[in-house]
This record gives sequence, C-alpha cells and structure tokens, in this order.
Amino acid sequence: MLKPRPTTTRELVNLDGLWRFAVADADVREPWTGTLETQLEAPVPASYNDLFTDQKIRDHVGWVWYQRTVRVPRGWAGERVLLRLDAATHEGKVYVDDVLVARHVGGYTPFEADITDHVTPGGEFRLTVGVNNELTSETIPPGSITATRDGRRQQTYLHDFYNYAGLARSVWLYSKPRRHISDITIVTGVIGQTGIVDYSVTASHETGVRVCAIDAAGHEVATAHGSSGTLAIDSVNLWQPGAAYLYDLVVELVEGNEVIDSYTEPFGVRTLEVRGTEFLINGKPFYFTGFGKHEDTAVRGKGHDNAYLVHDFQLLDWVGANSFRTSHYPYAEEVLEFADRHGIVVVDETAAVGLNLGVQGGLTGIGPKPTFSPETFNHETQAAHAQHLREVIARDKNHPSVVMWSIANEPASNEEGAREFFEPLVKLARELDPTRPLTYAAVMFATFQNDKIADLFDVLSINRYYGWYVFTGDLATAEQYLEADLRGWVEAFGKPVMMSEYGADTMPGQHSVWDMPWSEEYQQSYLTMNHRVFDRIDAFIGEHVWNFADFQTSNGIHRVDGNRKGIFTRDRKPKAAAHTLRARWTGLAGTKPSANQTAAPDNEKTTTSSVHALEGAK
Ligand code: GCB
Repeated sequence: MLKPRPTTTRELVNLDGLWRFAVADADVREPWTGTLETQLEAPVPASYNDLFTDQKIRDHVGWVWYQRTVRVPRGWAGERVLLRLDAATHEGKVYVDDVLVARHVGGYTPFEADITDHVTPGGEFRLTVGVNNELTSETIPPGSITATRDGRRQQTYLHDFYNYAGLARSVWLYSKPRRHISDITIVTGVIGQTGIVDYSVTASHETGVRVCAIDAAGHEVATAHGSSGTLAIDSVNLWQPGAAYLYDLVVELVEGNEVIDSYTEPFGVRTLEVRGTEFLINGKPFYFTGFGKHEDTAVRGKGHDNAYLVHDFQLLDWVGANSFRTSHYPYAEEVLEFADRHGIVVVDETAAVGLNLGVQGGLTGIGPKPTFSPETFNHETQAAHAQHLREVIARDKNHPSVVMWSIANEPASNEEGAREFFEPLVKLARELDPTRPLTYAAVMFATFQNDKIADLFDVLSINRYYGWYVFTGDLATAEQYLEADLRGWVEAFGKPVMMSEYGADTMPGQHSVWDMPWSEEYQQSYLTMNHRVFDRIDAFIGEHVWNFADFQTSNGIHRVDGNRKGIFTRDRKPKAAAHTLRARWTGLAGTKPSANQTAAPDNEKTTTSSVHALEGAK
C-alpha cells in the first residue's frame, strides 16, 4: 500500500489539527449524520484518553466521534479524491457528509476511501470519523468486554500497555489520476559491486511503465521499462546499519510521451540472510543492540510526534543502539522512514500481543481456559491475525530498515493448538514476503522443551526476566537459570537466538548498595548479569532491553504510574543503566560485544553507579 506523497501527478493535503470531538452515548446514531454538538476539541494526531480531566472519557469503551470541515482543492477536477487515515485505533468508520465511505478494523494500519463521487473540487464537506476502542477475541490485539455491577462496560486485555485509542496518526486528503499506479514492490540483491533491484508495479489500467533509479546526488543510475523487471546499479552504495544510503525509484505510467501518473518510492540496496546461527546483513554477521520500544508519551498517548521521533533516535544513537523492535504493533510510517534514512535496523512486529491466556495463569503459564479453542482464540482470531499480517507487510515491505517480521509477542506457543494457529500464518508471511526472516517473541513459559512452533521460524527471540519476575533480587541464581535456558534453545534448534526482552522496573532516584530491586543500581547489575551470559553464547545475535522508556499501562498493582523498566524515563531522562548500556554498546558497529569491549567511552562521566556496573556489579 503506497503512502500518499505529492508528485508531479498527485497532490496532498494534511488534515491534522484540532477536530470537534465527542464520546458517543450508548444510543449512538447509526449511520452518523449531522454536525457534532460538543464543546470538546481533540488534536489529531493524538490518543484522546489523557487529554481530558473527565475520567469517563478516559475509561470510555465504545465509539467516539471526530469531526471537521474539509475543502477539496478546486484544481482537483478530473482527479480521484481519496481520504487516508494512517490509523484509527481500533476500528474506524468514515463519513463524508452523511455517507459512510470506509470501515476498517485494526488499529495500527492505514486505510483509505475513494470519495471522488461524494465531493466537489472547490467545495467543502463534513468529515466525521467514528473510532471504536473495543478489543474482542476477533480483534488483533485481542481483549474482552465485561460489565460492572452498576452496568458500566469495562475493557480487559492481555497486554500491559494502556489501551490508548483515537486518531493517533495523521489523516490526509489526496488526489491521484484516474489511471494510476496502485502498488510497487522492490526487492534488492547484490552481485559483486552491482546492486540488483527487482521491481514490480501494479496499476489501475494497462499502460506503459517506465522506472528509473536516482541516487542520493540526484543522478539517474538505471532505467527500465515494463511493469516488472530488474535494474542493475553499478558501484552500488549499500544501505548499511549505521550508514544508510537511499535511492529513489521513480515510477511513471506513460502513454506515448504523456506521463499519466508518477510516484517516487525511496529504497535501499541491502541483502538479508540467516545462515546457521548468524544473521547476515550485506553478507556480514549483525549483532542487534537496542530496545523494545512503545509509541507512548505523556498527554499524547500513542499520538505520533516528530519531536519525540527525532529525540528518541538521538538517544538511540547516544546509547549505541543500532536497532529496535516495534513492540507490540507496527509504528507510524514516519518512524520507519526515519529509520531508513538514519540506518537504524527494525524488527517490525504485528499487533498480535496477548494471544496467551496462560500469562494470567500463575507460574505454570496454563490458564483456566486453553488459549486456542473454539470458545477462546479460534478461526476468527486467526483470520483477523492473517488480515493484519497482510496489511503490515503491504505497508512496510519496501523499507530497507525492516530486516525481520515478528509475527506475535508472547503467544501461548507452549499450548496445544499453537502450531495449528501459527503454521498457516507463517506460510502466509513467507508468501507475502519471501525475503525477510521471521521471528516471534517467546514467553517465559514457552521453553525449548515445550514450545510447539519455534522450528517454523528463522530467528528465536526470547523474552526472559530472570532476576526480576523470578529470582527477584538473586542475580546469582538468575544467571544460572538464564544460561541454561538460552543454551537449551541453541542446542534444541540450532538457530540464531536473540534476547527480545530483558529488564527490571526502576524508580529513578532510588539507590542501594545492595541488590535491591527497583533501585538504579539493581537495573545496572541486572543488565550486566544478562550481558555476561550473552557473551558466553556463540549463537547469540542480539540484545533488546525492555524497554527504551517508561510507558503507561492499565491499572495494576505491579505498576506505579506505568511500567518502569525504561532505560529512559517517560520524558526521556537517562537512568543510570543508560550509562551501562552506552559503555557496552558504543563503538560496536553491529559486532558482538566481548568482555574487553565493555570499557566506558572516553566522554562518559564515571558515576559511582557506572563503576559498579563495569566491575560486574558483584
Ligand atoms: C512482557 C511483555 C511486555 C511487558 C513486559 C513486562 O513479557 O512482552 O509487553 O511490558 O513483559 O514488563 O512485564
């Protein structure tokens, strides 16, 4: 699915700003008509939950309405006019005046409506978007709705991050020609010094297709004709982690000398391969350093924010991270474009978080109900997961920064039915994108002995909290269990293994000379213990700390104003552990750390706590 862009044949109007906003009553009018009678306004993009002081809005379960007036540029006569919503979390209904023009389920992927027949160039229309935040067993992520004794509806879900909702990403109005380019797929390879670019273009009508690759200096470096084919770029500049290089693919639909439609898709030339226990980018073993992140900031919730985007990437660079996972849903496209331009490697995760009823089932990880059954997560859930996978891959397939798909976080891969649920999804993902390795993040209860799906995947991503949720405060025991666990996966499957989550909640300003959970020193010691283990395992290909920053969660006795496992606070101040990571990661350039590489960078201020960490914390 192409991102709307202005080109010589297409125009784009951004509809972000303050929209009229109202929470729907239980007796919501369907279909929606009329002007919203409300005193409230809400910004787009932003989640609506934390904007207002009214708790009823924060806790609302169901529909809310956003509305604004839009004028269609008068020069668009004869063109197709489209609306594009980058996300409506978790379901969106779009009305142009009184007409329903689009409905979409899935809160983290874009959708469009062709509204040409409902609007007049030069004229105005009333745009209303209904957004519903309900999660059920037929949505990804899943959840369920219960009723309180006094009749209020409550949303429960199986992930800890807060269920922010609304229009958290941009809304666009754009034009494209009646005969237009519909999609472009780019797959790259390298032979010697030559970049090989396979492209395929789909269009609304059959016409001539001309493509041209332009380098970063604006020079044409290769051209071809036809709706699919191969371009060869001599002396190619590779897209590399930490050293991004992007080309533009300019695609034109042509008839004689006339250009009917034109679209420019940036791309990078790079290769990916899993060989034995190595993850190769451009033929070189790559070691992941970085984080699981969240789209989460105060007040905006999951609203995309370019200031935080820039600052977060600055902090990734400062701390020596080369990568992150889009835990636990695909992030705004602006994030991936930024990663493309700045050479940060991305593990792109679907929103399939919480397909696991065992997480609430105590230490056994087996819940009171089986996760996969006709009454719990079933064919409908699987169909929603498949549809989501199609949308994520369609949106993100051309990003060079995306090196792997993570198709779920912590599913009940240890339970009966997991293989039947996931095998068709793995097959689908491989059909949709044969070029990228696949992974999923394995929950603590899924061990190398009882996991039923690991062999289907290319990379084993392991979430483990030894020293936090188990053996709390006892890092010596934690170290032994962690090592045995990781070695078990390596030996059982012979695949590359990475740590996709390890972390400890930490209150900034809490200090201790002992191994005291929640203190800044404990977070450092906990990480250092994990790193000792990682460095002893050859098949180990990377470490993603949980989490980049503190983030908001649903109410729960484990959390004080959110999950505090951030290396940075929610407002992006470093905790002491940030210095520990910086000392380990800086200068690695994608190579595996070894014991003698853990010296502090020259410009690091040596704090008591960083000395403590560097000495091995014991
Ligand atoms: C996990 C989940 C993540 C949680 C984390 C935690 O295993 O994947 O979403 O936030 O644990 O901190 O408990």
